Amino acid sequence: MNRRDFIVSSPALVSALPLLSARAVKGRTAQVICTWNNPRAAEAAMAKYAGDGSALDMVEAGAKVPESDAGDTSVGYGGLPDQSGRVTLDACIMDHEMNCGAVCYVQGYAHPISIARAVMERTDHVMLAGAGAEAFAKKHAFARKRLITKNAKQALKEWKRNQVQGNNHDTIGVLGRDMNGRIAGACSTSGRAYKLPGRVGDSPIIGAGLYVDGAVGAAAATGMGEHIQTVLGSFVVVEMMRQGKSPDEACAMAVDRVISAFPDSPEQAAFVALSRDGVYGAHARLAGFTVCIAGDEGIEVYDANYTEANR
Ligand code: SD4
Repeated sequence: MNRRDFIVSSPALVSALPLLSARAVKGRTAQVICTWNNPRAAEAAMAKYAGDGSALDMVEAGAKVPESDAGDTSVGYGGLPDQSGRVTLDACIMDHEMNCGAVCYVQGYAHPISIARAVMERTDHVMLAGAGAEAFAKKHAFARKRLITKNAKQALKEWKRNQVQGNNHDTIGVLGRDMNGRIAGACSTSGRAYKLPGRVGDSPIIGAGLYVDGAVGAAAATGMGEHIQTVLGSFVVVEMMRQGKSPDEACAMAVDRVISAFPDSPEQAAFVALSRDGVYGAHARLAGFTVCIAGDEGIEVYDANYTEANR
């Protein structure tokens, strides 16, 4: 990954991707951090920030961007299907007061993150799954969408021929901090490509794909869901921040948990974090994890630090 993507709202165009940790350890702050090369998601979140939207509005708006993007093969429309050819979506959202909502195994809806928010705001449940989540979405008039694209169908055909799957991820995890200093997070994915039908990963699980504690900070995860959910990775990041670790250190410690549990795996696992004061951090198991940061200096994409050389 050597494309130096950048949104030109900062005068200081960079020609090389700086290592995120080099800046984060100096206590850099931002309003938004999101996983991967998602400047348009960060931009959408920042538009809500500038409009005095809540942190929830910011992170929901951010997650909706890749949910609509056919080019993002791990989220929403254009997401790669399971082995039976179905695109099934997982998402969750959480605010600074421990309110949270989630949906998993949802088919045929454009914006699972908004359905998750409705579960949070309009029910006393945390998670709805499958047909129940779809019935809830229908009742609340959420937009339906045929999620599978030509490219995704073609990719499944090729996978069926040679069963080769890359270590490619682009699940969106977005953390935001609003004008009032409140933080929130959102996570949305179509999950692992060519998964077994019925599989649900870490992304919609509170504590695994996402965790927020308004008194401490927020964290989100991407990568191999089975690994992240086994160690409850995002919860680990927030608990480490609670114990005084910087967001960067806390993410690295969650990566260490993954490595201890799955020492021989070649799979990626990566975290982003935002403290309640707006200090950001990130860390990955493997090279190649990029994060997008939006703050006073504009929107920039950085390489995150990592623990293991790619294998
Ligand atoms: C999952 N964590 O369902 C997700 C996959 C992912 O970018 O992050 N893809 O396991």
